[in-house]
Amino acid sequence: MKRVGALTVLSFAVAFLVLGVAPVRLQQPANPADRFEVSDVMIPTRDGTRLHTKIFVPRNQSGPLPIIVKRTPYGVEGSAGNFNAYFKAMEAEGYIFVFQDIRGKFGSEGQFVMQRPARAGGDTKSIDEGTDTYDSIDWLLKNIRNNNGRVGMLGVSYDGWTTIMGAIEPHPALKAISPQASPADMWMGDDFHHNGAFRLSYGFEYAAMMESGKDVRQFSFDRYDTFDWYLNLGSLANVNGKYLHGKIPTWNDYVAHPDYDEFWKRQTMIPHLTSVKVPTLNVAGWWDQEDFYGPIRIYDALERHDTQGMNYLVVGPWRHGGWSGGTGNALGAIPFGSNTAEYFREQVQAPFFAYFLKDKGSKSFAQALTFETGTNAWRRWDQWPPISRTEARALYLGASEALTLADAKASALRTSATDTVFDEFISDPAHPVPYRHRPIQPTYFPGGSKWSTWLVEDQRFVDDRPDVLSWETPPLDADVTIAGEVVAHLFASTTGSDADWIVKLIDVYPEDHPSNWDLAGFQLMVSNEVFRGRYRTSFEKPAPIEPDAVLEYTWSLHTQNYTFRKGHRIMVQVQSTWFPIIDRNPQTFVPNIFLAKEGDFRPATHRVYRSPQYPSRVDVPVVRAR
Ligand code: PG9
Repeated sequence: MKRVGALTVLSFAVAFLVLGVAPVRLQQPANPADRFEVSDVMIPTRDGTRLHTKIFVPRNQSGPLPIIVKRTPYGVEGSAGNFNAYFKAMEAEGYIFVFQDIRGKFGSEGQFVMQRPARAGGDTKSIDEGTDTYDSIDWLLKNIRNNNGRVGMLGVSYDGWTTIMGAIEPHPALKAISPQASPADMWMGDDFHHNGAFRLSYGFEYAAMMESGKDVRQFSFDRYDTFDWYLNLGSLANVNGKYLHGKIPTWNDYVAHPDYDEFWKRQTMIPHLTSVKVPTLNVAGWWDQEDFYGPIRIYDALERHDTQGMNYLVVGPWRHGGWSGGTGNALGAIPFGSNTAEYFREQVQAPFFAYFLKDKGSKSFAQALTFETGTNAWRRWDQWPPISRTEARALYLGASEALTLADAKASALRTSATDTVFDEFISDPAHPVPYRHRPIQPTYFPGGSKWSTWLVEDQRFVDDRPDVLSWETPPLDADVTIAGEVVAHLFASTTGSDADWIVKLIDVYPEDHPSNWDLAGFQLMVSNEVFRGRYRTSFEKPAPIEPDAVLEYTWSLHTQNYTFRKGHRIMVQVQSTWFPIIDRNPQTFVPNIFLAKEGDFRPATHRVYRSPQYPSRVDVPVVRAR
């Protein structure tokens, strides 16, 4: 092995000698900041508010260069760190880099508003992140010498969101953007709620972190395992009563707007995406623990208007932002067989910006490029989801924990008359199912937190709980590849008047797995999502569930591209609590769960039906033989 490594290094050096190409990067100063002239400026915007901005101009600049802009609420002082990995390949191409504190955060003036909504169409007076972007680009073009008049924007999550917001009414010089893991709708599927179920630990900790000062500050818990802290908290009414005292605006907004009302509808940018004005590279990670809904939703919305073929999608096997650093050769215990994050940065992100900002390379980008975990290969698709390449199949929940993959159009999988037609469990809000292995460290705990990899944790830690139901197929006799949207159809009842339903699609590795014993019998979540029962008929107007009535719940478990390998089993798990990432449903209907009383939280018996009349199932788009 060593010998091969030494040879590789040697032949690399020989190649430089033969080709006479100087290995420029090796001669550069090791400290990124030393490779640039760095300046700090305050950029004035149209209402007089000034935004703190750091500009990095390459010292070796020989001709006009495009400008890359990243706008963030997290502070720009450590921006040079971007050159270690995230912007490394782009630095090698040659750009001027600009990092800006958004309004109200760190060195910038003005008032921070969590995800300030875009101004309404026709409103030319108000400001928003779009106008701040526009004004900043205008200033940069006039004040940075030797720029080539073209600007690109990118960033992950909040910085991805500022990117797409900057493209709603874009500055004409904005020529390429990559919104990466940008949230699109905080109530429907991103950081703060999923289908109306409140993401308690994230929503609480993030709001406190962002709104306790101009900088970011961690909420200080009095214990390491926050599971107990959140359970002891009791009703969410205690958050303001005991801890936040009405001082965190975003928490107050959660309480004032529990349902999908105008507040949340104004916040989503989706209705503003009525044309593709700038070439857009949308980026998402299959195991993004914060914003997976958003990037796919933004891609879909733009795709509807993409008359000129300027809207692209890349999805890799990543956690939130996993493509921006590291090699991406594994996530938690799951290996991917190649350096997926490096591949993205060098072979996708850098060429995308080089093409649109520097006229370099060719426009050979895939419409949708997805990493197919299992076979561990990148796949190029000419549409996403690739409905013409898949057939509709369904995984039917059956008796004795059996799961059967069948034609989705079969009205139901036949069960014999003697079969019981449901499985039941008691869901007790006083004993919720942990969403990840305890101890559950604070989300962004400086001492280290398993938050970022919880979606790839082995689900065996809950599968023997009486309040987690499991169904599984026999070992597969051939690979099964899915590509597209996975949808849960649950026929269920509860003795309560409200309930949460969580469905997880799982790949069960074989017990005999000598190539990697860490994965023997491993239960890997492939898709998952929660649905809050009170929103079954309307997201705007929640309604009680009729006790004991069998009702159908249908919701998306999002898109996936995954191969369940021959010899593996497919599993579906159903549970009703996922604590504390999802707050506890009292299981007694109350108008506003944020104001529930302790006595409203009651155990209930939940039933999941599986019969011809009530065929609970998970729809999966199976790729036709290639
Ligand atoms: N997921 C984070 C976030 C983005 C936007 C709003 C709220 C939270 C982030 O990583 O930036």
